[in-house]
Amino acid sequence: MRGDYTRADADYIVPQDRASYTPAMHDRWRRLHARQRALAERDAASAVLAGLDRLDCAAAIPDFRAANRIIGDATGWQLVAVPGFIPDETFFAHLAARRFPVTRWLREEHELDYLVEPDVFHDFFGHVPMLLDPRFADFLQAYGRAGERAMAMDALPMLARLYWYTVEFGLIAEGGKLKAYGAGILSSAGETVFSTADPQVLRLPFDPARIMRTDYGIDAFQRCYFVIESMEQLVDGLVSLDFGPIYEAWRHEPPIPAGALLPGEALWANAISDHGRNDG
Ligand code: HBI
Ligand code: FE
Repeated sequence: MRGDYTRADADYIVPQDRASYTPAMHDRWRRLHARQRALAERDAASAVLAGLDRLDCAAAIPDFRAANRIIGDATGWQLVAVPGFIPDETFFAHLAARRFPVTRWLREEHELDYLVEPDVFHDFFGHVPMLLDPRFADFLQAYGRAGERAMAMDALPMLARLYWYTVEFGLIAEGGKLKAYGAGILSSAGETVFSTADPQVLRLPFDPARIMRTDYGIDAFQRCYFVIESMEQLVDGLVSLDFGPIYEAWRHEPPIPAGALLPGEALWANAISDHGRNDG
């Protein structure tokens, strides 16, 4: 792992140490932000755009303490700085307490387009705007609370897939158009366009049980996306469904390959992206 874990406490929280960022790093953030904000204008969910406006984080790597005043007022969530990936149980415990772990380091200049691990740009630009949406805020806390049972039932890969296909790579239909709300999409220039506009890639209607059975890859654009019709649908999918029987039925089965369609399965039908014929 790239982060410095020596100063982490038992919850893996570290000081953001904002004074240690160099002018070159702030400038790199500014360029990353400008590029992704321009793409978001057309392809991001309305909640993402509203959140970015409220966070006002275009000029420099944000100060988590200043952001926490805005986020706290909106939904009661708080950011905590972490060195990078943290253990599953710690990650779930933070989410269940409405604390979002944000990696403190920024990617290098040669990594502007692609990174496997989360950095502060992915975590902040990608994830934090949605924390200002009250429905998403409740969904993410419910997700954190689901962690303990998934681990106890040896079904963590199934719950992790739900995070992957919503929080990281989720699409939402707004006014009949595909928009991105997943952080893995929003922090990637290529995938912002690909996920919303590619005419071939598999897009399926949101179905928590189907998602929990679907494999994913971490080193290329996704081969499958799941489309929600509203933020309420996300929350309902978590609170109205008992995951226990789903874990029980599928946890020892091989997952469905990411690009596969099951017999009789319908695609998300109303696939109109905001990429019209005239706007390239
Ligand atoms: N740690 N910092 C960080 N960020 C994550 O997204 C993350 C993590 N630890 C565990 C984890 N994700 C996953 O195991 C869960 O999404 C299931
Ligand atoms: Fe992420």
